Formats: sequence, structure tokens, C-alpha cells
Amino acid sequence: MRTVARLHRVWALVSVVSAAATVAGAALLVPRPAQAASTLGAQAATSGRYFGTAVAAGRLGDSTYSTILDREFNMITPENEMKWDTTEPSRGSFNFGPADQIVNHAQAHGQRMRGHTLVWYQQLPGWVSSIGDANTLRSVMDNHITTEMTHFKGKIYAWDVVNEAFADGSSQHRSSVFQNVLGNGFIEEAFRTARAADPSAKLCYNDYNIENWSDAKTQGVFAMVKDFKARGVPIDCVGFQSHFGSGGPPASFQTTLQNFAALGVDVQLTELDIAQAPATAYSNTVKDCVNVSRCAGITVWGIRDSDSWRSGDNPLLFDGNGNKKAAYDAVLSALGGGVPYGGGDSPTPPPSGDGGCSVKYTISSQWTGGFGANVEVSNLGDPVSSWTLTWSFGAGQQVTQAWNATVTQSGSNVTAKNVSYNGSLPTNGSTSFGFNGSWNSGNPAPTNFALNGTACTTG
Ligand code: 9MR
Repeated sequence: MRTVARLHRVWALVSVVSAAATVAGAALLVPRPAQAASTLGAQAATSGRYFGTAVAAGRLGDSTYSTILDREFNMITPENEMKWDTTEPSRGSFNFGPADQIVNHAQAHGQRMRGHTLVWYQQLPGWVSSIGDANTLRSVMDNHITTEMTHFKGKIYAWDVVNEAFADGSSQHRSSVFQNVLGNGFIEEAFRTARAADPSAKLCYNDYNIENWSDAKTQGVFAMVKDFKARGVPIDCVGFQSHFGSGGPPASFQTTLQNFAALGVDVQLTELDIAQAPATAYSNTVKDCVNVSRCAGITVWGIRDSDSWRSGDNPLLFDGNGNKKAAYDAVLSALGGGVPYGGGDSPTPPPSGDGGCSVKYTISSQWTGGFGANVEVSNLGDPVSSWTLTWSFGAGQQVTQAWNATVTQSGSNVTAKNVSYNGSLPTNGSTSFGFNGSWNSGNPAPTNFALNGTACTTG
């Protein structure tokens, strides 16, 4: 018996060695595509971005889970562990244990952290939601922000300072104890307090259903960020949660990201998941980010389908066994394109004083009979407080819907006017707007743009 067992062992060893030799030989003869050697995090890093996931502390002991986590992801958001009900379950009594577990894991594996979240109407303990006195609530909120941020100081790349403060389908704040007791100013108060607590962390506003440019909620958040930037209220980034149906992102998502970025904030996709995870929907989403230079990175909301808060939708990049899905390959490949993070989304305009204007006209998508276009106009002359951009279509195209500008058309002549928030264009300032249109025989780009009557260069 002993001899037989030893023989088996020897044979097993020989098999392993010869299998390894075969694999090594094949690798020498048939070079694998470069992409196959990459991971989501490494591929995102080639353009200066990160690729992250939500992590649950309770799953770190699952080796399938942690193996994928450490191989693929270089940014981590705690799924629940930094929320108020966990971190301050009763007033002044803080519990950072579960979150520390995740932060320690991240530090040991070279991963950065997004902090999620300091002020949110959900997962909020009853002792907070029952406060009715403004002074008490203000001091409780500020103390919560300061204590939690101080605990993690220097370890967090970006904080979701305020989460989901806007009402669904509306440009107004939702009802919450913070809104109802402190009024509109609670968001500003939270951001100012956060900046003082950890000046090195990026401060984000995070929300869902703000991906479609024409939605009222998107416009409400946009107006808030614009106002914060104008008044010097500290804000560095906006998180677009990106919980999508199987169709993926709305057609205007890239425009939305670009318009927010143009306010001077980073944009991030913070909780991405897509029902049924179609490869194309994932690919489109990633492209919308990597085409915008201030889109800093993407976080998916969980690793395997079985880890997801919407597991019935199978919305993630790995199946329940930890195998890569088709969407994984689509994401990896889409991460390879785009512009560098922070690299500038448009060509540097000529020096001021040249006068005139330049226009970059991009057909962002085209299908039978229809197309979407983005128009970026740069003012190279004196500052203007309102603008009209005109052009004519050469092949019977017709604008059907526009955002970020009011567009009318008469015959082939198109007139686009600024909307309330983007009329002012300093010298060398630029703005973008988008539209959908129809076409039949052809869809050539217009060349005769004029800004307030002055001809523009194109390209
Ligand atoms: O994925 C989180 C889930 O485990 C929690 O039960 C839930 C509680 O509300 O929160 C989920 O995460 C949410 C995130 O914190 C904020 N945006 C929506 C996410 C999905 O509900």
C-alpha cells in the first residue's frame, strides 16, 4: 500500500511538472494578447483612473471574494460599515471596528478608499431622526462628520459627505430630518465642516438618477454644485451612483459628466450595477467616463452577482462562482480607450486676443435616421454674457431635442441660444451643449458656425 501510494505521489508530481512545461511552452509560442494579462484596476490606471468595488467586511474571509478583490480592484467603498447606524449607533458612542477592518485590508493591499457616507437620511439611527431642535441637530451632525473623518484622516481618497439629498423626479431637496430641521443650508454646513476635518480628502456629493442630463433632479444637483463653486463652498467631486436598468446609461450620460466636470469638479461613477449586466451597456457606461478627462474612476457596487444588493438582477461583473462574465471583458476593453484623467477634454484654445471663436462638433452616436451630437464652443474674443451660435445643415438634418441650449431650426438654419446657467463665456471660456437630430441621405458635420455673428473655426 505504501509503495502504491508513493508511486501515485511520484506520478502526480510528474504530471504537474509536464503540465507546467506545456503551459510554459505554449506561452512562448503563442503570445497572449496584452489585455489578457491586465486587470480592471491596472487597465484603469493606464489612463490615471481607478477601478473600485463596494466591499462588505463580513465577506473578507471568503477567499474567492478576497482573491478577486485584491487582483482586480484598487479602490474600495465600504458597502455599509461607514454609515451612521454603524459608526454612531447612540449619541457620542462611536464604533469604527467594521470600517477599520476594511481600511486595514485596503492599506495592506495598496488599495485606496472612498468614504461612504457621512450625512444620509437612510441607515440613520432613530436618535438622530427624532431630533427637533436645530442647534442640537447642527452640533450632532458636525460632531459626527468631524469625529468620523478625524478617525480615518489621511486614509480616505474621497468622502461622500452628503448622500441622496435630492427628491426623486425633482430639482428640490428631499424631506429628511436634516432638511426639515436645518433647512437648505445643511448640505453647505456639512461640506464646510468636512473640509475643516480632513483638508486632504476630496469631498463629494453622491446621488442616483442624476445621470440623465434632462432630468429635473440632475438639474437640481447641477445648480447646487454651480452655486457652491460660485460662492466658494468646498466641493471637489460628484458621485453618479449609476444603478442602471438593462439598457445601461441614458444617452446623455457623457454630456452630464462633461457638464458637471466643466463646473470644476471631478466626476466619479460610484455604485455601478446594470440589470442583467449586458456587455454593451457596461461598455457604454465605461466609455462615458473615460471620454471625460475629469471622470476620475468607476466603482461597481459589489464583486459577484451573489454579493449584490439586487442579486436577482445579476448586475455585476463576476458570477456567483467568481467567474468573469462577458461584461467583464467589455469593461476591460472599454477602459483601454478614452482620454487621460485630468488630461484636458478639448484642444488648448489659441491665446486670448485673437478674437472669434472655435467649435468642436462631435457626433456622439448615430443610428438609422437619427444621431446625437455634442457642440463645444470656445469664445476667443471679449467676454460675453449671453451667446447665440448659428450654423446650417448641409444634408437636410433636423434637430429634434436639445439640452444645455435652446435650439430652433428654420429650414437648414439652426440657432442655439444659451440657457440660464451657461450664458457667460469669458475670453477663452468654453461651454458645451448637445442635441439629437434626424438625418436621411447623409450626416456631414456643419462647418459654418458663428458665435454672436462672428465666424468660428472648427476642429
Ligand atoms: O448595498 C447596500 C445594502 O447592503 C444596504 O442594505 C442598503 C441600505 O439602504 O444600502 C445599500 O447601498 C446603497 C448605498 O449606500 C447608497 N445608494 C444606494 C445603495 C443601494 O441601495
